[in-house]
Amino acid sequence: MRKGTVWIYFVSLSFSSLVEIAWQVFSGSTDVALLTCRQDYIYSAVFVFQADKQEDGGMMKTALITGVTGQDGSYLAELLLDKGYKVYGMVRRASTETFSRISHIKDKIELRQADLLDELSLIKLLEDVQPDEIYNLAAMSFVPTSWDQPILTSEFTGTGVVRILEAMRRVCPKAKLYQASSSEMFGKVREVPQNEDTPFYPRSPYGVSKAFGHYITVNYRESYQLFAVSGILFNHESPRRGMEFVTRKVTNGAAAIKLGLTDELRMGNLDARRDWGFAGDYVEAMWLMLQQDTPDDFVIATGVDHSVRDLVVAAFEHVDLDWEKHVKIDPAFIRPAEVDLLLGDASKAERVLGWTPKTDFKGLVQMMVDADLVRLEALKSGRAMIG
Ligand code: NAP
Ligand code: F7E
Repeated sequence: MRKGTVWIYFVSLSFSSLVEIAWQVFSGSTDVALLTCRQDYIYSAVFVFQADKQEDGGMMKTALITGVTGQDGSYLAELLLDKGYKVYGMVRRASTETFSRISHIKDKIELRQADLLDELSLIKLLEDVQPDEIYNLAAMSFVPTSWDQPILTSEFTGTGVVRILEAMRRVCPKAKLYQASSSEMFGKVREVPQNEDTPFYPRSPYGVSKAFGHYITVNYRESYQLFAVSGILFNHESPRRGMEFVTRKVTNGAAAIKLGLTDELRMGNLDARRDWGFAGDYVEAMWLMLQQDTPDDFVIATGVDHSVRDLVVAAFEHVDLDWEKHVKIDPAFIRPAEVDLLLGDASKAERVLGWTPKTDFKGLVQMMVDADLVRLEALKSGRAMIG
């Protein structure tokens, strides 16, 4: 109900109450009159309170998502809208818009231009939005590119985190900030499985930049008493995953071969092992981390690992194809330094946040293959679809 409507209701209710009370007093039943009066005003107060909550944003929280056009940003925006948040998304200026992942919710969120490389733009953004919660998801997130563009990666993925923390410290120190840290920080793992206390040994400029982002988040929390937390998320995937990441490359490849659009899929190291979960489940954990009374860091993972070969087998089996007839090893996809195994222990998240993943590996792969089949079938039959 809109606030204006509530006030009209309140005034008319008061008027009708007065008429009724006058009649009851006139007819001698004073107790009933007082009771009626009290009930009516309590109902009115409840309505006005609820309308205030919805209209003024008095109780409605405001969230800012950097990286809203990415895989995680799109799922998180959906989740926060469902929870009744006012959602702002930070986008960087481009000559062509890359909003395909948020096209279905674009009219429900407010997009604002700023860039992680430009401190002033971040300060102006926070002044404008005054967020209760900031989710810093923006980053250069593809590991192989970080060897080709190590300086840009450290600017986006590493130093960008200080810029947003510094802007928050100056403009809205009472806000809560989530930093998107990564299992890539564990790199050449020191123990299996990895938890919040496992030492870092990053193996790429991306992993090194994320380790910087993690430590600077912890440091700003401890130095300035900010509510800033680091979510150490293991690989999470979805039909909205970028095409260059291994899961999507494989599910898209299997679907394309099934539909006769291609015959071959060129891959790198099939022995690498990852703990793969569903992005839709993982954004729930991000939100939960900001609903706690005290800021803390959490590992988010499924606790189950699979090899890239297992991924290939699962995807090709789902479309009744023999993967060995189609998959070729191409040295171009072998990395200068590999992360052989990532396996997370998310027991702290389960204990403190009550978070557990809902989607298993097989369900995830099938969901992604099915989505790629639908999208490619539509493309094949000439109906353009973006995904
Ligand atoms: P993604 O799909 O690659 O999205 C990255 C987002 O960052 C995009 O919206 C991109 O905008 C934005 N961005 C990049 N550089 C920017 C800049 N200079 N200024 C403003 N925005 C910029 O990544 P994701 O999979 O959603 O991951 C979200 C975050 O979680 C990333 O920080 C990633 O490193 C981290 N993470 C991901 C995983 C995973 O498995 N997915 C695991 C651990 C941590 P454009 O659309 O303009 O390119
Ligand atoms: O590779 C191997 C590759 O690119 C996974 C990012 O979201 O998760 C992601 O980083 C594994 C690697 O993800 C191909 O060598 C084999 O061992 O899907 P990926 P990633 O590097 O684990 C972490 C947690 C993040 O934070 C990152 O932002 O698969 N692999 N053959 C291949 N990988 C790719 N991309 N392509 C291949 O052909």
